[in-house]
Amino acid sequence: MTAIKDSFFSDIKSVNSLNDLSGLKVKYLGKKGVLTSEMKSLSSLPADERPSYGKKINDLKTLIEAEIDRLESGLKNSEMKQQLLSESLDITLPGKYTPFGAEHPINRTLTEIVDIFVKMGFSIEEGPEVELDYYNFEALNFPKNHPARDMQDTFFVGDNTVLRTHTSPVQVRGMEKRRPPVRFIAPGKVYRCDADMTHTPLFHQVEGLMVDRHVTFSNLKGILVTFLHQMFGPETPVRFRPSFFPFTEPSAEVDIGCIFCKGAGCRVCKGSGWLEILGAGMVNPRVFEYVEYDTEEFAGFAFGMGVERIAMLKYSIDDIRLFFENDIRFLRQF
Ligand code: 2NL
Repeated sequence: MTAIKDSFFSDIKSVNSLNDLSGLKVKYLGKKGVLTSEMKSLSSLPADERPSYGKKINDLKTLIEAEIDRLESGLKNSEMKQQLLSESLDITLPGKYTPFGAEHPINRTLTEIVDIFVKMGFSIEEGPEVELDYYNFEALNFPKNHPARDMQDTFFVGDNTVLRTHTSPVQVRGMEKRRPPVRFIAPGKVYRCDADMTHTPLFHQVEGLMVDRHVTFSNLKGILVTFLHQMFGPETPVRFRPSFFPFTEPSAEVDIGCIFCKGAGCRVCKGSGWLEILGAGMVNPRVFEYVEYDTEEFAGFAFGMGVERIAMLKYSIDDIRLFFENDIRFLRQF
């Protein structure tokens, strides 16, 4: 019995962790442990020696249990301290600065344009940026030899596919999908092989279209003047000049009074007092024939504008490339 006690007290000297301790627990108190087999050996003793030997085993068991409990709480304490120490945070360190992001001025201008037309009852139509020649040119009445079809302006993807050069093909697809009355806008990215102060190979357009019985040029004028007054202020002068597009007849170029010199003439309006802002017109009946709308029954107007041009005027930016350089010092100003 003393030998067991001595060996236990010698064993506990090398206990350094809760894991070691649990091994010790098994060795002395476990089902096949030292004390358990001692208890089993009681039956081989003479009957009169059993009670006193049994008591000795029990006393040693109580002692060992108490010693293990004491060691256990000590080890738990120091292991907890160790863990807290290793996980400690210095809450006095300065935080990491994450600057707020902001909407890009082009997207903001696009949303502003779209919102004005949505309030006037136009819905939003989207379509592919890689487009068939048929939708980008053919169905819009571009003659086979029209200069816009040239390599110069158009990115060709394949024999019959191009990167759309305007969002008009979205309007054609929109008309194919339904019957008049239709009233929607087509905002999105367009591509032209061109690059200078006022042109980038990728830019954004918003086009609009309305087709119904009795749609007139006056309706077009009303919609566009309302739009321009919301976009540039209710006092902004608006004028329509005759123009030409293959997909509209008659066609017009729409100007606003120069917002910089108020019409007096300046560098931006090149002394004219006017800024060109939109193209528009009555949908050419040839376009209606492609989408099988009855040209006797229906008429429509359409218009298109460049988002970058409007953003450049609104924010007084003279080089379009600034929008695409992602220089944070430029973008931060909006
Ligand atoms: C401009 C001029 C314009 C249209 C776009 C259009 C679309 C269909 C039929 C007829 Cl499906 N017209 N779109 C009409 C007139 C002008 O855009 O200067 N855009 C930047």
